Amino acid sequence: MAQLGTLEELPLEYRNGLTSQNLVPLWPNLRAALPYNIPARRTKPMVWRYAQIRPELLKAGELTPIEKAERRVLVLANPGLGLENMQATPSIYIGMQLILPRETAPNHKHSPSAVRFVVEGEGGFTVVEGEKMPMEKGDLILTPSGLWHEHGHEGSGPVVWLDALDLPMVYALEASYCIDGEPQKIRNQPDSSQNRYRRAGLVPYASLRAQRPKYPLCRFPWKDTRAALHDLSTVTDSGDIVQLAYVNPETGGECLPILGFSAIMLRPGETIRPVRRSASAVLHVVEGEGQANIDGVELDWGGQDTMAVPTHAKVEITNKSSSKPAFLFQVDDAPMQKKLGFFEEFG
Ligand code: GTQ
Repeated sequence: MAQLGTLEELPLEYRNGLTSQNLVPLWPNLRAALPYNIPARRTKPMVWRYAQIRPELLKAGELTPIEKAERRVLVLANPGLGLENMQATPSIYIGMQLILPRETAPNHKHSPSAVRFVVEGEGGFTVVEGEKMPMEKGDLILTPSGLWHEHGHEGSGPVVWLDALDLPMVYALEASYCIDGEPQKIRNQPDSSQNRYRRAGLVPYASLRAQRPKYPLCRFPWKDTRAALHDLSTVTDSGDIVQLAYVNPETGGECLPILGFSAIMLRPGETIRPVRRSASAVLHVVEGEGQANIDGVELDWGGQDTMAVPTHAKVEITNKSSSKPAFLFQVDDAPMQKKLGFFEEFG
């Protein structure tokens, strides 16, 4: 491979002339833009420990009333990407949101899509387009692009959930914006999509018509996901990964356009080695403890901790309990990469 010319090799006068005309020579920058074999990655493999986040979040509850926050969130920002950019990975925004009893996080809608994954507490709820959905620990709630959503808390004690948004992508495209709204009128059948989509393989007959709802199901209760993982584990060979994808029950496809969601069960003592791939990911621990090795970085993890996995990373995850399963919730940007045509697995 030829040695590319550097900026310094060019006469200063020529360089200044280019700059003044908003022109840039490619060749001094070519290798940075198109490195050989593996992308340049600034994302650090890392863990945010819930034991450290929780007290800071509760302190935010004392320092900042909800009216002054709209959403009381501490963002899990990857230092490799610059804290101010609020990226856990290049495409994934992760926040930890606290809501206290009787507080409301007011109604709004925005161009980025969001999901909530409940970390602790009881009595929280989210209203999406008039459907009131309870939030129990481990539940996944979707608030897709452009849909009205607001949160509240009818129980006691703090409620915390993890927010995952495709904000970094939408923001980078200069397409991120928000609209505030009046409180929604709650329809008379709270959580009704749970009754419509009770079981995989069975959908309301009317959904066979050509016009399908874009987001038919916005709550995925953890008790069902956990039970389904357990059942899957009984028919999964050792060496294969016990993993379920959250999908749109009408299409069988990913439930949001940019980010994908899945749940992993690690059997007692199990080590998994997922195939290396071009997508970046975030792993949140629902239950259990163990170790991870992400691109050679050793991390210990326990309940409610959250880890960042860079693109193209080599990953190994171990459940350190010899008697209990462990459960992880995964967010990744594979749906976007697939749509854009550059998703790869290096199996
Ligand atoms: O709860 O609607 O973490 O709009 C960031 C932006 C949460 C939300 C976030 C949001 C929300």
